[in-house]
Amino acid sequence: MEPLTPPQPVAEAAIRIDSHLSGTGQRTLADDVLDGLTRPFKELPPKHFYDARGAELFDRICELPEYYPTRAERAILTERAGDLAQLTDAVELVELGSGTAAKTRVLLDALDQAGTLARYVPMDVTERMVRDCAEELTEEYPGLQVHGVIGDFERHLGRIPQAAGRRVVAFLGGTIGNFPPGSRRRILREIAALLGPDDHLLMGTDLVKDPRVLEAAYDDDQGLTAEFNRNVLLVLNRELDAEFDPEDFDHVALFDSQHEWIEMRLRARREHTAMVRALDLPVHFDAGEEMRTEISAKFTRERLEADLHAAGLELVSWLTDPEALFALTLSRPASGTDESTGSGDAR
Ligand code: SAH
Ligand code: AVI
Repeated sequence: MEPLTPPQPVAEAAIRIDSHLSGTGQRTLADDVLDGLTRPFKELPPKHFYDARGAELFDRICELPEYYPTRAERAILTERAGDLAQLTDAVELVELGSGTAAKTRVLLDALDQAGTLARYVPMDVTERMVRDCAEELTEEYPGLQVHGVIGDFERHLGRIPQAAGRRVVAFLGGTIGNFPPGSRRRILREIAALLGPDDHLLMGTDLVKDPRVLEAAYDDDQGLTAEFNRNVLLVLNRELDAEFDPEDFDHVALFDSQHEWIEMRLRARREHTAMVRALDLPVHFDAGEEMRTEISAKFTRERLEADLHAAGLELVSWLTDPEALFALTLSRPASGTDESTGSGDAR
């Protein structure tokens, strides 16, 4: 008689990917175009930059001499990742707008060395990036579970899986700065709701500085940021059968010192009308008319602490690079949070 083989434990798959965008991606783009391009001051939200080409252009921007935020944030992470791993003791790292997770590896290395890390949960609107990053990281970190979430962090934070243990939510790169103050506080409040009492938010924010340095970072000599900006028109052409000619627009980047944010705009070089066929929408531009495509807010410590407080969070660590160009902050749910902070739903 054949010896009985003892039942083998079923290995849990290292990768799970959930998508919350199927079918709705184009609808939000259509809604954003209908809403944003029929206003007296035309505007598009920046999340539509990141198709495959936009994501690649962003990666190249991160290598530019003028674009200091990525270098500065990486320097802080490299210097302090060990301390952050100790302070957070995290079993799970959730990352919003994870992209290629290039800098995240510094944090993953430290958590891996500390021996606590079990799961990484990247969330991004760009499907390819979530899938590629899950493949790469499960190879680079044997034993790591990756639960990717393809979704919009403005709409799908509720779809982040239940925490697997002590959690750090990372929101790197200064992406929170791409939202105006009201949306920024709403998003922070929703992120705070993902945190238990022992969990942390690790967030990167760019800091206020000489406007010349800021404007150069968003208008580089190679013209890569201009290409990134104009790429949104190609997204509209492909996804909504529109007929924008990128050559009809100049790239504009300027620092608004009242709001302390960079604005990127596309300025029409001539009067013209571009058709968005999928919406049967003619979009008219006067010569010189501008369409806002991104804001990128620059912070002071005071402003950031106020935003965190409004979300029911309190600062644990404020970390900057030697030139104080960029800040990485660790925060946690505030103890004794009350309704008056506007953070009643923060846990
Ligand atoms: N965190 C990375 C990438 C920053 S670029 C870094 O620090 O370098 C911004 C990233 O956020 C892109 O990958 C983009 O696809 C993603 N993103 C932008 N808006 C988003 C949204 N509303 N929901 C989910 N991801 C978003
Ligand atoms: C992703 N985000 C924080 C970048 C920023 O700096 O606001 C996007 C970017 N736009 C132009 N260059 C980079």
